[in-house]
Amino acid sequence: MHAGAADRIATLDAFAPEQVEAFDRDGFLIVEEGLVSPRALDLLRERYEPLFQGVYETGIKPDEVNWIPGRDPEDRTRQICNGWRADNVIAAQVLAERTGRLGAQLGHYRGTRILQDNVLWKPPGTKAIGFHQDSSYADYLVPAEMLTCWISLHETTADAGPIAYVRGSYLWPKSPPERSQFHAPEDWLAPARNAAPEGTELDVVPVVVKPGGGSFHHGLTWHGSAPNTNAAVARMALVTHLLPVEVRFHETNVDLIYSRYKRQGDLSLDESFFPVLWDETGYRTPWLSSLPDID
Ligand SMILES: O=C(O)CCC(=O)C(=O)O
Repeated sequence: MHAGAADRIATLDAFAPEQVEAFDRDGFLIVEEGLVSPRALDLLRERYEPLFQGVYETGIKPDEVNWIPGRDPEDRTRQICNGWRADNVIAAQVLAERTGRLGAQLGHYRGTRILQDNVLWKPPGTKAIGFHQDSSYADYLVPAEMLTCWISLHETTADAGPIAYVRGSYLWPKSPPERSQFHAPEDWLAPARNAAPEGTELDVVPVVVKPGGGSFHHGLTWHGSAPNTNAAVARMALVTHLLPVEVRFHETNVDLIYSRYKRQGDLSLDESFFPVLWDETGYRTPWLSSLPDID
């Protein structure tokens, strides 16, 4: 481990009480740097090109590949969901104990497990991701909630289309899932504007951080990202959607993709597919210790 990285990561063992208060007030928390070591940043950036070319280290395809070179327009934000099944370096980061522990602190959870990762690549000229609430897509789970960690592998600027949040919007009701306006909508803020209580002025906050910085957000916080109009930054982000450790499958509601991991006659989440990242008892899914140490 690099000494400098170790120092910085140590500062993130836990959030300070005022950071937890800021999360409780705003529905998100921005962390300027230190969620990922410099060495890990280099290793992670190198994985994007092969992953999006369909070269899978483990031989297993991610659950969702939403952009394929040659098939999809160049101006779309490139997205893979559950890249961790395909790549062990991505797995080492999105399944990190630190992410689970910090997320549990903000969510006031006893422990956390992963629902899903997102590998996001947004070169110059790519379009927006429509504003949405993550928990809207979780009605196949009980409770239908999550908390998300978004990490930037680059220095972000507001014009490079980083994730952006509507401050305080986690207090608004949960809206139905929006699937048609998710990738490349012209008016990416429209869903949040439509959901806002009458007379609300949207306070939109872009996440401007150093490489390895990022943010955590509540599952009901409205968020998305503007187009990347910065000619110099092909920004990459890595997302872990975390669940409270005790979440179970819903008896009847199903998800087109993720309900395939539900065992017959058993509503519990299998740790082969939804491993526990951190638990206050000290438990962590044992197979995670076989992942490479990228710090
Ligand atoms: O990085 C982005 O453009 C959006 C990410 C996002 O929607 C999420 O992390 O839930």
